[in-house]
Amino acid sequence: MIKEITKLKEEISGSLGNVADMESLDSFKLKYLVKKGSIQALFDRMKEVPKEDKPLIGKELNLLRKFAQDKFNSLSEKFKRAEESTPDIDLTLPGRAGYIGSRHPVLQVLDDMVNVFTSMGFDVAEGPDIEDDHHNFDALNFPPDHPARDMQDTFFVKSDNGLLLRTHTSPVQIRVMQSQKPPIRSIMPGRVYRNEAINSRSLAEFHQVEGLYVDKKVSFAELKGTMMIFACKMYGNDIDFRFRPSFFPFTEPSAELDISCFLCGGGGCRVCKKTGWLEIAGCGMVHPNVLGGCDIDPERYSGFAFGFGIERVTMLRTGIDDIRLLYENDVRVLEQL
Ligand code: 2NL
Repeated sequence: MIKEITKLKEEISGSLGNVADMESLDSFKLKYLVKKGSIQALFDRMKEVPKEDKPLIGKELNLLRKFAQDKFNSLSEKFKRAEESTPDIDLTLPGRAGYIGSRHPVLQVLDDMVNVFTSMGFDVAEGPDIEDDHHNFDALNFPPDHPARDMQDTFFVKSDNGLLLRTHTSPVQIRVMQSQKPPIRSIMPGRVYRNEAINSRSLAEFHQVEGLYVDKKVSFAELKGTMMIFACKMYGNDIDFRFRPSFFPFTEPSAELDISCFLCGGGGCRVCKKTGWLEIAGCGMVHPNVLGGCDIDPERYSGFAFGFGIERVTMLRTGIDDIRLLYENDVRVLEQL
């Protein structure tokens, strides 16, 4: 029996040399340490051992089991630690780039427009989004019964019906003319509000850039020249122009500026709706009533003014045909524009 114990101990010591991982350690356990293993098999034979030898054999067997169990425990510990310290990731893979945002397409267009006009000597003026009737309508020569003053078209402040959300940036121009003496050369970018049904062409909140030039002897020719130079700087020198007569309460005469389609060159396409022309701005000579109302003598001074819808310019530039895409904030859309 002692011989067999020694033999098994040698076998166990030898097989420990082959235990290199959890898997082989499991086989080790199955072979020696479980109830059906070879150590227990020797214990089972204790009943054959003569009574006087039992203490010695029993002691040797216990030592053998402890030896195998200790080796098993320490190896198991070692393999577990090794597993934990090996991260489950591939450190050789290239890193993932962080997501870099960009300026909203409407603000990119706004920046470009502001840069062109400031390069031509215009400065930038701002005013409040909440305005009064006077600056938004009266001072701009809107007659008292003009439909734009209607609840259907304008958002009024509930608690004070004299206040409203500005429907254009023109009230900023009134404030500039009230507080500065000519020469005045300013543009007014900003958000405007109209009580309008939202669809693919219109929103209830959008943006405008308006501009104003007031001095002695400002002419319609200068208005045309300014608008043409602006359009060339925005769209390149190869465009054609068309000024069509129009009407605004605050300008006389008034015009719409069309440029030849920068996408198809005038041949007709989806963006210009097959007309070859793009409507980009309204403009005109500031109405004498507007100048006079701001204490600028219309006999001594004249001026021109213009207005762009920034979303409209953005739609033309990006080729989208639904204005709502600009404000759904779907990054998959915005990053393509
Ligand atoms: C458009 C047309 C325009 C103006 C805005 C203006 C302001 C004052 C006096 C005279 Cl204080 N005019 N602004 C003039 C003509 C056209 O905008 O279609 N905008 C999107």
